[in-house]
Amino acid sequence: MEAPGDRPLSVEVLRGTQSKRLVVVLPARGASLSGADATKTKEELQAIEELITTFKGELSDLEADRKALLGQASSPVLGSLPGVQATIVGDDGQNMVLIPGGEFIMGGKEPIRISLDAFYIDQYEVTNEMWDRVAVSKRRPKSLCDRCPVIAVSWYEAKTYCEKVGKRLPTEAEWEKAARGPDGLPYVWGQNFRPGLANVKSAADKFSFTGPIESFALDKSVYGVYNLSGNVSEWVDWWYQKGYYATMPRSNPKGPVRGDFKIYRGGSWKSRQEETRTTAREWSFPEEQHETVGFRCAKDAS
Ligand SMILES: [Ca+2]
Repeated sequence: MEAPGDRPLSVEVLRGTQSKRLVVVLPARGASLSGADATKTKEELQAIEELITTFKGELSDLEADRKALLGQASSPVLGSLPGVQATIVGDDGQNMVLIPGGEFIMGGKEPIRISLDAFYIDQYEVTNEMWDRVAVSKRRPKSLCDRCPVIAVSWYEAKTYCEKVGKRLPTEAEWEKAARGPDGLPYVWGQNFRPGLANVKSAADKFSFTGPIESFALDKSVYGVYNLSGNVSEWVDWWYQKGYYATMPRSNPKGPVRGDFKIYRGGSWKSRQEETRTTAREWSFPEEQHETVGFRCAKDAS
């Protein structure tokens, strides 16, 4: 029974169509509880505390996703530097997105702040259709769809393609900034992996090989760059060198001057969840061609 001066405390949690309601009646201020009453109130308060802890975790995930979505909604604003267009059309007909200059967080285990000048990056991976038009070399394998990303091209062929259309390969730092945004997101869309948003090794995305570039509306970074999580991994202009991150320049790094392996970034249709993180890195000899690796190009903004 509620006595005069008692203070009811009610917590109601709604999730989907389910709701959970807990009511605790606190004693009037200054009043003391004893025996069974005290135990009951303590247990009820503990139950509320547990509920709050559970949902705090979920709220923090939701908050991160909300931030990412806000970023996506405002990407044209991010791109509106005075006198610089947010998007341009490249010489191969592909839209390029402006990534504004400034700092971002690079690296997984020991993240560092790196500053980059503004640059443009292709909105999508280079497709078979674009590859055929620019005619660097024959498409391999030929059977894949026109709007699917080109695969099995060496790092040298990718570099030649970009140069033929007046662009260049992105540096690893540029690629990572385009994927993570200014807040260092671990996945392009937020804090956690979500099946079905990108073309990776999962039944949820409905593709068992490469897919047309426009098929993954949610594999989109805060800047509006698509397929950085999946579809194909992408060559970048950066040699692999162990420990290089710890000593690299903090402003516009270009990567080690020499090495044996070139880096490629982002997951592919064959990647497991961990490999689709915005910080995951792979490398191979630059002359090698992989059925999981394609590329996109970049361009200076000034
Ligand atoms: Ca990709």
